[in-house]
Amino acid sequence: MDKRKKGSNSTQKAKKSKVTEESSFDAQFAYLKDDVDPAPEVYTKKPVQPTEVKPGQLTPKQVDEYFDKGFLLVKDFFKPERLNKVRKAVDQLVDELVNKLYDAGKIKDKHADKDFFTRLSYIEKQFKGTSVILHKRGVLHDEFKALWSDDKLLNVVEQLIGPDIAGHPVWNLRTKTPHNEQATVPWHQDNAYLEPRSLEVHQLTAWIPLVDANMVNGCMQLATGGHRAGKTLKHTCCAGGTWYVEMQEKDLDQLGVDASKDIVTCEVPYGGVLFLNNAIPHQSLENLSDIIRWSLDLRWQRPDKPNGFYGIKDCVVMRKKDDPKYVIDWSELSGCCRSQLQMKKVDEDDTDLHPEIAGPWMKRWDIVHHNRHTELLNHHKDTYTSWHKA
Ligand SMILES: O=C(O)CCC(=O)C(=O)O
Ligand SMILES: [Fe+2]
Repeated sequence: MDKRKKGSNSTQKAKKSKVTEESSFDAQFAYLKDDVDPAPEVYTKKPVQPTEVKPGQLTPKQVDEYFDKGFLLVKDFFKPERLNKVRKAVDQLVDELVNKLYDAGKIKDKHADKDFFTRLSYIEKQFKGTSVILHKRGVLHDEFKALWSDDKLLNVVEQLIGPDIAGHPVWNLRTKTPHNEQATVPWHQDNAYLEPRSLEVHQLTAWIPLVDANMVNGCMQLATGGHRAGKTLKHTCCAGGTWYVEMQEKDLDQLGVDASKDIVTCEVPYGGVLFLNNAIPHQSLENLSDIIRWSLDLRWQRPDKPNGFYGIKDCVVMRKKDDPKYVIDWSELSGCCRSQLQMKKVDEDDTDLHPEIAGPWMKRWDIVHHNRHTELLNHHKDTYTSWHKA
């Protein structure tokens, strides 16, 4: 065998193994293209209501409204002092990241004199993508844990999903700096970020702004009643220069929604909570103000159903009907990036300061538009992928 032939043989082999790797990578996600049957009752049937009266509980009318519309706004749920602690935690996380960027030589000015409402924007101006990095880091501060498992909040969760409660691993600190495409989330159903079978379990989100969220700084819009069909519409990937999947507003009629009258713009004052389910279409508006529209989205579901998060992370049990003294074991959440996806994670620091996000939801839908986030999915599939939550 002459050298050239040998060379071409090994090139062929390399090509073949590349093809095999690619098809096995794709094969892992083939199941994401499967349809599941509509599950309207998951979203419209309220659980047996608790008999005990507890702080924070919704009125029966509010519970009915949630199941009828697919969302519910409760103003003045938290006292400002309660959320001020969460703001402080955010300040700490910003400070940590600023120091990291400074030490890495990415920024020259730490803007330590700026406040909760503006500091991240100043940093973003020096190092584009800082707000995405903060979102992506997903540091679960103790104050976030305390809010997520807040008794008053869980008393509402109990009314909406039942007495056995688990925190869903997809939670987010939204770092919505002004005029930032990366934080403007287009129309979607949360189910679209998960495995198709997530349609079969009611996942409840509490969307908690850390400022007065309004039309100017980018509050949410929701399509009233869009959950009643119990379907996840076709989404595409990815919107503009972001990692978000999107559905078309014009397709809302497939869910029985009349876009001309059923879309609600939901301003939420500081202290308020917007509850929504995982089948309700929603989007967030652009932030046209000069402050950061901070918010947290926290989720729960019943623990005995799969969470639809690709085997990446489990839920964290927060309440057990039969064990009123149950204490949360937060280490349940730390099991990250498990074998199913055969991920090899590289040195944290290497990817930590990169403002790109990729995740398995990109494999669920047709990628009709490529950008630096979808590139991450393709380039690193045989080394690592910085899988992330939506
Ligand atoms: O906060 C936002 O801008 C979007 C939030 C969202 O889509 C969610 O909480 O599910
Ligand atoms: Fe969402």
